[in-house]
Amino acid sequence: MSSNDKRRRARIQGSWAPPQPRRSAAAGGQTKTEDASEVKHQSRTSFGQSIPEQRFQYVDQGQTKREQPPDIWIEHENEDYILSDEPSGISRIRYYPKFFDEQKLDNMYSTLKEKLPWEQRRDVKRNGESYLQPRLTAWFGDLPYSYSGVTLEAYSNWNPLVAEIKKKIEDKTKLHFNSVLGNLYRNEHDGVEWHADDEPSLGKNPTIASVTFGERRTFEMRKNPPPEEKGDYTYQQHVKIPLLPGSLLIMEGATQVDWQHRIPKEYHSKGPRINLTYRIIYPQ
Ligand SMILES: O=C(O)CCC(=O)C(=O)O
Repeated sequence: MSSNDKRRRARIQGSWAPPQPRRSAAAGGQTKTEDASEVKHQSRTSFGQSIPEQRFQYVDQGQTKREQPPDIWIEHENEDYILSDEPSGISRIRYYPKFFDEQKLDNMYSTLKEKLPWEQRRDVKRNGESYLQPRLTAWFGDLPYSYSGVTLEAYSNWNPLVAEIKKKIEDKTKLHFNSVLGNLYRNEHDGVEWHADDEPSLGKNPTIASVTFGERRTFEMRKNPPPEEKGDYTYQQHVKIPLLPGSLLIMEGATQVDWQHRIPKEYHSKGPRINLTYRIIYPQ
């Protein structure tokens, strides 16, 4: 085979490379990989956790074709999953799929749906235009909280079930939460856009504890690109967590600095889902 033919073949094999296998982060903090050749693309921290890195594929002499890293799926209990370790600190999540007693879930869901003061609020964008949020929200907080141009006034008349859930999360985390933002996604058309919970009132490196009732929806995370990427997320790592009813997800460390999250709208029919995100608000 001539050297030209060899180069041509390498180029074709590169561009026809098969889709990346789905990687899942198994219980116990290890990243399980279906293709052993990918292991070399992982780096390890002192915690023994895997941190995904951007991956490159050789195509032809001197040229590299940049690839989007395969999504990482977290589907099992994982007490200590390190998303990244950047100068801003370690970004960590903890996922407990069966945090609540399964027998109680239906009752908890119905109580939250009926008793919480759900409202469809408006996000106010920088240009001053306001848009109805594609979901309903409810709020309990000992202090006011502002996000996306919405201000939620202090409202300390905590619903008893919301307060009971708070206590259970506090026993687990040993933190004291003083507010909760509830989201009611009515169907597949509801969601929340990419964002970080990084309002100054949440302080540096906030811990956010999020519980789910009702329908399962996928919680997606994406790593913030470095400045030279100019806001382009194309080649950034994405992590997906199908949040089960009765689950608890905790985000902590630098997660709100180095990552964004969202609940995407879905193409398939979905029933309602209730999410409660417990936060600690500091006086401003
Ligand atoms: O519904 C969820 O799981 C996420 C909610 C969320 O991102 C938020 O309230 O900031």
